[in-house]
Amino acid sequence: MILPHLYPILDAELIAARSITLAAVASELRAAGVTLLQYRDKNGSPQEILRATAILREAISSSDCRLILNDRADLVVLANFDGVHVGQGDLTPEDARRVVGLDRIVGVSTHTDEQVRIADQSCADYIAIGPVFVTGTKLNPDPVVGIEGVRRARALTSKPLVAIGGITRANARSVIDAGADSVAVISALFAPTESPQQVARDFRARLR
Ligand code: TZP
Ligand code: MG
Repeated sequence: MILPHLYPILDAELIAARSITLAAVASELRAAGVTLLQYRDKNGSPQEILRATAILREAISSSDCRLILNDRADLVVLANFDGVHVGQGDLTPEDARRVVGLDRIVGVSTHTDEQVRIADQSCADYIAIGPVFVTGTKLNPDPVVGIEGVRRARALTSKPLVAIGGITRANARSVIDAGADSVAVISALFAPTESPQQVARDFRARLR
């Protein structure tokens, strides 16, 4: 698979705390040309998650943006999503693949060189490495890997590589230059005086 430079992640709690709806953010990102989007809800019930995924499916419909669900391989088919992203404490990529099938995307998070090596040997379609920088978004994040961690991950795998954690418009270029194919961003999508659409356009322009 070919990863776009920008991989926004819509975090349920972050959006609930803002005066913007999930549908509006998704529509804005779509208008900004985003082609890969993840939904992440660490606390929602299955029914809540499926309500949100239906909203996203509707907001993204008839665009070429692929939708990835965090953690919940069990809900991907019901949600009519395009793939799942699993972490080290979730299903393995192989088990996630058994659930979502060969035609869907499976991504896996890694936080150390050893995890990258193992992910490289797995059936995952892409590997995420991070946190690259300090992040306030993830509860109990692993130690930061830095730009050097991205460089090492790049050397350890030829799979598509996503960098995540503390990535902003100011540092995104350096992360891509270190060998990441894509930057995944959560909090940086929201800026005080700009819309998510403006932010996503700016990210994309800087990474071209
Ligand atoms: N995995 C590693 S860091 C992180 C996740 C889910 C959080 C990234 O959020 P932000 O706001 O882009 O730093
Ligand atoms: Mg997870």
